[in-house]
Amino acid sequence: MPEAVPILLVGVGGAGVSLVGRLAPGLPANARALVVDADLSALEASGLPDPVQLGRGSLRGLGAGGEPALGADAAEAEEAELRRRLSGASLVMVVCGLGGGVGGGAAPVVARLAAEGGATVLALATLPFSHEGERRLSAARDAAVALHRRAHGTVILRNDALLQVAAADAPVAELFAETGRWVGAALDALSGCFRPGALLPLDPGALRSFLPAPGCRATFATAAARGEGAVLAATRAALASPLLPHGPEAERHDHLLVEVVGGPDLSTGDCQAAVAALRGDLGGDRITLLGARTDSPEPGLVRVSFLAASPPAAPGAEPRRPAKGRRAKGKPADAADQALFSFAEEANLRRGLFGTSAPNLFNGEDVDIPTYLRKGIRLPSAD
Ligand SMILES: Nc1nc2c(ncn2[C@@H]2O[C@H](COP(=O)(O)OP(=O)(O)OP(=O)(O)O)[C@@H](O)[C@H]2O)c(=O)[nH]1
Ligand SMILES: [Mg+2]
Repeated sequence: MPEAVPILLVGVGGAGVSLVGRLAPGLPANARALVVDADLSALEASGLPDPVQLGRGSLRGLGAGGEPALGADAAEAEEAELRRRLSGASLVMVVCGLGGGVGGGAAPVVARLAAEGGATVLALATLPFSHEGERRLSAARDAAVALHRRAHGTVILRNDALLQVAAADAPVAELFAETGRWVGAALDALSGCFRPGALLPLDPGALRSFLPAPGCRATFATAAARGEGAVLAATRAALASPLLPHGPEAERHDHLLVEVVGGPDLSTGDCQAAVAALRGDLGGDRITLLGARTDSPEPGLVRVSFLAASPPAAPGAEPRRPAKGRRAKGKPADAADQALFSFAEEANLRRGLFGTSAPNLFNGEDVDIPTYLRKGIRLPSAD
């Protein structure tokens, strides 16, 4: 039986602290939580013991006021403490909302320190809603680039995409709760693969080969189903998640990690069928990992989750092949080309670092956010 991979879930800045605070009471056995912020009231509200307070002197218990440079400086000033608190985990999951000062500025520093401490670092970060304004969006894009350079894998969730998941008139708190479920599912899936008791356990070393170097672009999705054919139904629902990139933005990934959680009747054939469907759509040509568990928390419920990742392309490499036109359930064809996740490309990273003009890192996304997303209109199902 493999050893459990120790996981550290780190919330950075207001959004990250609140998300991790809500998940902390139900953490898997091999995970622990840490919150990092300059805002003392946010740290206290999380209810988590031993938070790391940044900028005690410079920011005096307040946030970084939307200035990522202040957040980064405050994190660097606490480098020794952060290194100490980030040590010991094999996988560090950094959770933050980009667009503000601490999440945007400190999260890349946290990712760097965790990676330097020997952990594999997976960042889960949100981009602001369109209605939060161009300045915040632009700060968030720059922060996404900085995070992407430091974390082994980066998954970006655009908050606008949440409008496709929740009811049209859902309060913001409900949209944020959806983010919490998404982060919680990613934590469950990764901890489940590397925790004893799995039907198909994964070797802890697989994590490092899965995210071998900083700069891997990643996507994550999850879905559950019940009844006959539940494994395939959950697989298809996960592939149709509006939180995934669809259409031309749906690139194939070199690495694919699949977790299937079901009851005692979960069959290897079902798991293999799920993997085959996911491979056909997403890739996984270089590495495909399958973890399976039979301890579903709800009788009859099957959950399929996947993390797909692409290591940074070597200079001069062929452009990536797009996926086979994956489309979100309920989205019309003319909206299918809108990326719901986006990533900083290597070429854009270079431009951002050395160019003189502000980089446009999310090609086609910032200028082309469709009206239905901007206005939060839910599209009728195409089925
Ligand atoms: N999905 C989600 N996004 C959130 C949540 N709270 C805030 N955000 C987003 O995260 C962005 C950053 O907000 P915060 O995390 O509060 O900012 P911060 O990092 O604390 O930055 P400062 O307060 O300026 O130091 C916002 O622009 C929102 O888009 C949340 O609970 N869920
Ligand atoms: Mg704050």
